[in-house]
Amino acid sequence: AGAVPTRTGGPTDLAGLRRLAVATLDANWEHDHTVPSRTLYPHQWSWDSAFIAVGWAHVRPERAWQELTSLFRAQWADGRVPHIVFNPALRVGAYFPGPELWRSADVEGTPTMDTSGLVQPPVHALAALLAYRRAPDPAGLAALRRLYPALVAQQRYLAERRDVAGDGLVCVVHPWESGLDNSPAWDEPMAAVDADAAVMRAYRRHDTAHADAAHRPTDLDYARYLAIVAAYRDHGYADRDLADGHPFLVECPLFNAAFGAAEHALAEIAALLGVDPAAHRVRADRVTEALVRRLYDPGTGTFQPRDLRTDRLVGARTVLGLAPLILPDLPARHVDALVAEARSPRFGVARWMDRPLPTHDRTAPDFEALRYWRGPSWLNIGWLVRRGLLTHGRPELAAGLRRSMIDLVAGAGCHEYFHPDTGAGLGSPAFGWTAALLLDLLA
Ligand code: 9WN
Repeated sequence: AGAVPTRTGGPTDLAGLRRLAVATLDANWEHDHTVPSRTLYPHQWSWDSAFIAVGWAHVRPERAWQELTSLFRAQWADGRVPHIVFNPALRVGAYFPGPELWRSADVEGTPTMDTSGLVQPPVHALAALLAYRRAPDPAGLAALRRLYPALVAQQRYLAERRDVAGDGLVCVVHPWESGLDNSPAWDEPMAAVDADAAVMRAYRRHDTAHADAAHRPTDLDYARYLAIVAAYRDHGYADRDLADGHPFLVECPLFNAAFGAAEHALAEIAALLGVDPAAHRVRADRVTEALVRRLYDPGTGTFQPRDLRTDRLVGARTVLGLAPLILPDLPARHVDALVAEARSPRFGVARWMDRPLPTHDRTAPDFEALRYWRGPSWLNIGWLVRRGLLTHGRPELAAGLRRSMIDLVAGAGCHEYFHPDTGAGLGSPAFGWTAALLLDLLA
């Protein structure tokens, strides 16, 4: 994997950090949305836009609303919010796989712009609520009022079309939908997907031209990603009969925690708008109950993804399992178990955090400190876990985690991800959600 990169140094004073974050967001702003990265991800991404809106709300609230509004303009008639909205002004090949592979225009009920056909964790209602709380002015309330039906439709799509097992949980049909593309959590279900790394010779990967290939998913991963996209696309991106043959069907604890947290956020948004929030609360309770029933493993005291093709929990102990902490109604006994897991040598959230939160169990043999979602530290995950720790009355742990995230950016800049031991910056050096969430952490 080459030499271990070292920290290159970022600003160390808080005002300097804030300036860097705002400059990063400004540089990534593109008419009505923010690109995650000018080089690696030059289009609009779904959950990136949600995290980014949280950051914009601190400095230019109107952009927070533009960010979310532009994303929801690409919502499909069935309610799905596509994970990529392609910018038509960019040259062919600016990102792989581009519109020619997704062919969204061939599907009925899709918007005029090209999009992918997958979704990402629904963190948008939470983002909209936080943005409004940060800037509670009439323009924000009007934006919230416009977004509310779209956010409800997004949840309805997931609840009605993606509950493949009929157990109250959402099923993801591609690792890209989890947001943690090559997490070790997906190794087992991905091993069953038929593909050959040689397939990639027919394509030109764009990511490895901008980031070290040893820090990215492998060619075999990509061959499988493409095979799963082709299966879904050739099925017209329809969600009926998925259980009969779709190659990847997984219930993810982070995705479902976001799905439940979205109902809690929608309940609060509804109340702000004078709408009865009761139905959202009922749905939120149901999601938490289903998560505990279906994804909690009492043997290890953690939440794990369920592979619907085998109906078994996946054994890998990744950071995905800590995400249910964001649910305010998670029972105390499960909270205690997750806090114990977070503090264990696997994740190391100590009171005085001396090491950043990794994305995978540090003690596992397949932990990789440099490779994408297989070990490196990411700010969106730390930000979510910190919110969970605050929600459940663990302020000291939350403070330690916050410090560790600020230190990462102070040490290396607004990188996409970080080496979980040295703090070296990895991936894109000017990444949208790192900048945005840093602003939120500094507020
Ligand atoms: C595929 C944009 C996105 C993030 C994902 C992250 C990565 C894309 C890629 O970049 O995924 O969707 O090309 O690797 O895994 O979480 O939303 O930042």
